[in-house]
Amino acid sequence: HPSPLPGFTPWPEEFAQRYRQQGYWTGQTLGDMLREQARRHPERIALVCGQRRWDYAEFDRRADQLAAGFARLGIGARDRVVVQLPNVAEFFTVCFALFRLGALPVFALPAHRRTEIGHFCRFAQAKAYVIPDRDGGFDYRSLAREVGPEAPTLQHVVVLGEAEEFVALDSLYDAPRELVGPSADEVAFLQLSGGSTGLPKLIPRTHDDYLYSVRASADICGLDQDTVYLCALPVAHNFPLSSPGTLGVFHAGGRVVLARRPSPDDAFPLIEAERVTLTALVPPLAMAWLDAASSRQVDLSSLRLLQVGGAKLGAEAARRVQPVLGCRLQQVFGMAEGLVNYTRADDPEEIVFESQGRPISPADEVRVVDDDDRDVAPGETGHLLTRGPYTIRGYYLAPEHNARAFTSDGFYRTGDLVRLLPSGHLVVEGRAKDQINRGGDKVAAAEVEDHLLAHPAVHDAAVVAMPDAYLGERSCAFVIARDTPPRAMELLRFLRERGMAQYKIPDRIEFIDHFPKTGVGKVDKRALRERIAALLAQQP
Ligand code: J2J
Repeated sequence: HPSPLPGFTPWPEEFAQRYRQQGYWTGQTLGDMLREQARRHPERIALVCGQRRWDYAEFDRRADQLAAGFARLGIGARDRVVVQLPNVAEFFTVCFALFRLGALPVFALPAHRRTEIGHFCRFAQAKAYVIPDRDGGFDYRSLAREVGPEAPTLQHVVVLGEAEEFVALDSLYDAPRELVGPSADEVAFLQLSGGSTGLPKLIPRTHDDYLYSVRASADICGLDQDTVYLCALPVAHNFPLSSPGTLGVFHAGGRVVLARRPSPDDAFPLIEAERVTLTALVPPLAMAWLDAASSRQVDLSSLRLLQVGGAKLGAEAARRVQPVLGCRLQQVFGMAEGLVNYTRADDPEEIVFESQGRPISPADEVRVVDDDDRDVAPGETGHLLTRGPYTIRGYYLAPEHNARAFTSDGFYRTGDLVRLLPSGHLVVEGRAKDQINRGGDKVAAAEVEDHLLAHPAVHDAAVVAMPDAYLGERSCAFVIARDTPPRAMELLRFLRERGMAQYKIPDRIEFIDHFPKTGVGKVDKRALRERIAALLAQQP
């Protein structure tokens, strides 16, 4: 393909050249990376999923077989495929099959429902949608039946398990075919943005840029062939996928153990049985693990490093990790758009407890600015802007949003408020974007507000974060009713019936007569946050 994917913003040529010259972009594709590992050590175990153990040769062969099967369905270069799978081995064979075809997985989360999946299918003009039959008590085939008629480009629903009227994934293991793969500067997949606007944005990541972040992350975290990584967070999330995550482990020739659920009950037995050395958690899970580990008999002695990220980890919890779990802590502050920060093995303890790490790469450019994009004084808090060899230059097919989300010279506006330490480490102090970080699950306020506004009895709605001891933040919807306020239960049922992920449903609804306004007449969300925080402090 001589021209880039429509809707993808490539790096300017001078940057691309520099990133290649300096060895960040190597020209290897994700598909080639797995092939290389399979040639080097075909017999090593790559994946453990329940009773199944796949070595690198089997993993590689299954990816080739599925690539042939998808090709038979007519899926080829640049086609988009929404992939919504739980933590199962097939997530990886499906993804690598698509990578090798040059087709683009669109990573959905298991929690997504009709409105999100419908949006991804329509917006990305997906040709296929890959699901499990059932998981977590939910039937994904019924979701596919709802979404299908609303997604005109969708030709195939592929099901892991009982396919009913759809295509069984198991029927797609064809004899491998000779394929012309994509080139490494092409978009490999579309990752999800946490979002702060009405509809979730899609993030185009190339083989070159993503593999660089994966390789460098594996290096920083000291991965090697003896690494046994427990994937407890949802597989498709950027953190367990790439920081260094499962892809980092495959790159290093190590072993990935999949946990279906991240609870101590599911994860601890796997850590003991598989001698897990590394895992990644969001702060609420880390706290649940700390509590569980201190109250039960369990051998976690194989664990060497616990990564925590996705939301801010309190310094108190940070200090408990080593004494309770017997392993080192690493804080990770990353984003699906690119930039990832890690505390390092040789950082002083205080830096590991109190900061969210420093960037992966010497080529990461970081600026901390005021509301007018002027650099703040060193050490002051401001907006984090960044650009670099693995940070996108634009969301997929979103020119208007991109004009706001990026500076004219290509820096991504992260929406995070940070402070830079003299050592180069960042401390996350807050957030300017209109988002609720619900223990790592990102909720775009505007998205929930739009759903609330669709209710006939709702005149206006404003969703804000409220403090929560367990999740860090939960969501509170302030609602102005038209005349007689509907019952809160009725609004929540309305939202659920619209088919949105459960974690986006407001944790609390407060009826209000009018919104406090800022000087320029916008809804004063800070005042609303303070109001609900004060209320909670009174009646905990
Ligand atoms: C405070 N806020 C944090 C942290 C992310 C690695 C790790 C995490 C993500 C991720 C990721 C935070 N302290 N330690 O993609 O590769 C908030 C920030 C950030 C947003 C990005 C990775 N770690 N955050 O969480 O795309 O607000 O990626 O901008 O889901 O999470 O969210 P997401």
